[in-house]
Amino acid sequence: MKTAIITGVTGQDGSYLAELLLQKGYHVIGLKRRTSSICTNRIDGIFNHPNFKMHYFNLNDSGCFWRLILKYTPDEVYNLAAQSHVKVSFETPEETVESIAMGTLRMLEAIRTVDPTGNRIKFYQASSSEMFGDNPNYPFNEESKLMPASPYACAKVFAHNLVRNYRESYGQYACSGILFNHESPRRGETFVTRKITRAAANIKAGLQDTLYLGNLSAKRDWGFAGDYVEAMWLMLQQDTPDDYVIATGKTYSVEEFLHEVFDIAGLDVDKYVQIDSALFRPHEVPYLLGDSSKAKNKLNWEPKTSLKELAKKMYDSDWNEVCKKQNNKER
Ligand code: NDP
Ligand code: GDR
Repeated sequence: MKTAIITGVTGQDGSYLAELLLQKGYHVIGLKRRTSSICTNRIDGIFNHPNFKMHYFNLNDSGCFWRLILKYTPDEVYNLAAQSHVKVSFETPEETVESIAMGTLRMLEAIRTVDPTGNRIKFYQASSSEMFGDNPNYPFNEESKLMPASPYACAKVFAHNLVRNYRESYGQYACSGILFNHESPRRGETFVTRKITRAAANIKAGLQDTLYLGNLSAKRDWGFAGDYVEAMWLMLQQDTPDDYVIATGKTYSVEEFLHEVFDIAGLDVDKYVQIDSALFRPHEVPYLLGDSSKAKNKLNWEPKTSLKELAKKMYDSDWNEVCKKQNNKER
């Protein structure tokens, strides 16, 4: 039985990846940080699984990762933990950079010390399409120039370069997945897709009057998180470590996604949506489009979910949630 450690297991991707690895027969060690209220709802379904164990961890605390790596000597480590909100990174740049950049360095150092041959513990790093930032030459692949445009993206570039450097310098089996935006019903409520699907369900139920949004013209290459965690796993099953872009190869504006969802809900965008300048970023990434042909050729990975299906999946889930709450209230 293989053992995998997942940092950020309480997040969107961590929860899908933990489920996938448990299905594959792994022993999964999920790492979560301490929070003042319980935030483990995304992993409720696997909490009592006999092969799932959880430990406290923080990217800013090297000792705890050292102890866990010595205790479990895992086969695979997936580093998904991060302050992952781009706009928030302009407001908390130190915390963002410290956790992503130094957090990744701490993990790579611990692994190379425990496994100097670099063959026993495989490492996955959650790199991001945000790293391409201001680069106007899309579609982006593994060779495209990185032009980060936020503290979050700068930190991800640092971590991305470290992974390549440790691979080349010490022979570590370390891969970066350069993932484009991926969403799901478990997406954090303050990311734009979930903010839209949740608001549409609330408006439909008469629980919300207005949805405030920022820049509607930004374009993103949006996929489904459930498809993307399979690519993470595939990267660590290859003979040699490498970096891969994971994307759908299609891009849509925030406005197009908004219309897609409001159409499903039967709502009029003009009646309910207002633009709030406070939601604009100091520096916007205007256009992201990925080219994942390397992943297709080498990993045999392809996205399975269209934007339409994704929007419907997310809206239906939020609508069911609203209905459940209303039924409970009426009881
Ligand atoms: P989420 O924000 O949903 O999850 C992030 C996780 O990291 C949460 O479990 C969070 O804990 C944890 N975390 C945050 N700070 C710390 C810390 N200091 N120490 C320990 N844990 C911490 O992100 P996603 O699941 O969407 O993304 C996973 C990774 O992939 C992130 O690194 C993100 O930057 C990256 N990424 C995501 C993309 C996407 O479109 N989703 C695209 C490209 C890259 P808590 O639950 O307590 O907040
Ligand atoms: P992003 O995702 O910044 O691409 O980072 P987000 O959903 O936050 O923004 C996407 C686009 O929508 C515009 N936008 C708004 N965004 C938010 N959050 N709230 C709004 O009200 C709003 N209105 C318009 C934004 O300006 C932006 O252009 C996500 C995160 O998961 C990162 O961790 C990850 O690395 C990248 O995707 C790839």
